[in-house]
Amino acid sequence: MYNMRASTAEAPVLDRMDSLKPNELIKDDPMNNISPAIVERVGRSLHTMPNHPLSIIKQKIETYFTERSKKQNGAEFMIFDDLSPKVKITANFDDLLIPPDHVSRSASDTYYIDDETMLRGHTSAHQASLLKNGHDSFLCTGDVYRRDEIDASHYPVFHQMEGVRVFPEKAPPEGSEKIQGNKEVEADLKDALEGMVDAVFGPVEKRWVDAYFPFTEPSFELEIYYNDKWLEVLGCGVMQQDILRRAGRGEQPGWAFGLGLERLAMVLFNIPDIRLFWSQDERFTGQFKDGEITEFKPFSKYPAATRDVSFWLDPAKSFHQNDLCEVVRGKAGDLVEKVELVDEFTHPKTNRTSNMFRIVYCSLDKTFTSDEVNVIHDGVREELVANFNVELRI
Ligand code: FA5
Ligand code: MG
Repeated sequence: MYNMRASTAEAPVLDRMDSLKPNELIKDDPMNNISPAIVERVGRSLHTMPNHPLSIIKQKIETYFTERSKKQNGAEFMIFDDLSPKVKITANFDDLLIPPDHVSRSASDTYYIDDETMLRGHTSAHQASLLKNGHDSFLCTGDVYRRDEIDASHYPVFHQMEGVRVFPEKAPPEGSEKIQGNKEVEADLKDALEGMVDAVFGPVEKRWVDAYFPFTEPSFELEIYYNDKWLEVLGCGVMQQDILRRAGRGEQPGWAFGLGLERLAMVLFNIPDIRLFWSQDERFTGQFKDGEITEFKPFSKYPAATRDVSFWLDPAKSFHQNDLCEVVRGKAGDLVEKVELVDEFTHPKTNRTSNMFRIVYCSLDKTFTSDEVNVIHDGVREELVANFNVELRI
């Protein structure tokens, strides 16, 4: 073997969406915490649906990066949007230098399939395997899964786009001092992303905020000013050299970013509720057209019903607000608009802890009677007792 780089990494197979069997996501494994409500979302691929706001934005960003490369005579960005959301736990965390005790690994934040696989929590899970397959510049979009709270801007499934650019020509000469955080790479990253925001939003106020990610250094978040608020739309930074070394790139520098498509779409189309992206109601889906950014026209909202539930926790069982959200979503599906902890206290004598949650039930496409809501809410209460051994108070 003459001139072969010692680090030539073997190229892992890129599993595609069509290799995934949704009915294998729930299984009898102590790690498994995936609910049927989540499985229903797998494979919907909203980001590739024609005339859907998420695919409209995705295409705009892809076009921007393609044109920027042409102008710079740079490498073309390869586009991936059908990689399977089932990934190795190591790809989602370890390959990105996320430490073993990081909070994002906990079972209250992540959907695990078994002790080796999970539903990706971010599109960064594909960085290492795409690099090892020889891609230097790519955009990779997909559905990502996080156990999370419930409100108008949080949903356990959302969509991210990952962008990576490696600069083979900027590798420092052999033997020179190696410094993490190449300034030229950082400048190109910021220029690319500011240009992307201008191309997608037109001129808006934006600002860079210092951030921390284990896989980039330095790291930043980009915020845009919209409706009197600063909104975080993406995280990014100069890639940790170790990630590139392990992928066979030696000292070549690179940048990476990850952005949330729903965040951008809510702002651009003025869509007030993240659940709407999943609507199959013609009054939603019929409003949008490929290539066009149009103001969302709200259709009548059905009345909301609020129900409280309060209970004593079992000190022998772990209970997290995200567990309740999961139970509610399992029983109510998209009928649930919000879950909020309204009271929590510990009894001074017995040392028991009580929680009271307020659940707002509201459908986007149908009226529900009070009786129907009660049946669902009773189901939630029963499941709380069955799964978490709580003692109901209200
Ligand atoms: C990440 O997921 C990093 N992987 C991003 C990254 C990639 C950084 C490459 C550096 C290099 P974060 O968890 O902040 O970071 O999410 C990135 C973006 O996803 C956010 O800026 C936001 O736009 C979107 N996002 C995050 N959580 C949610 C959520 N619950 N609902 C909707 N969008 C979300
Ligand atoms: Mg963030």
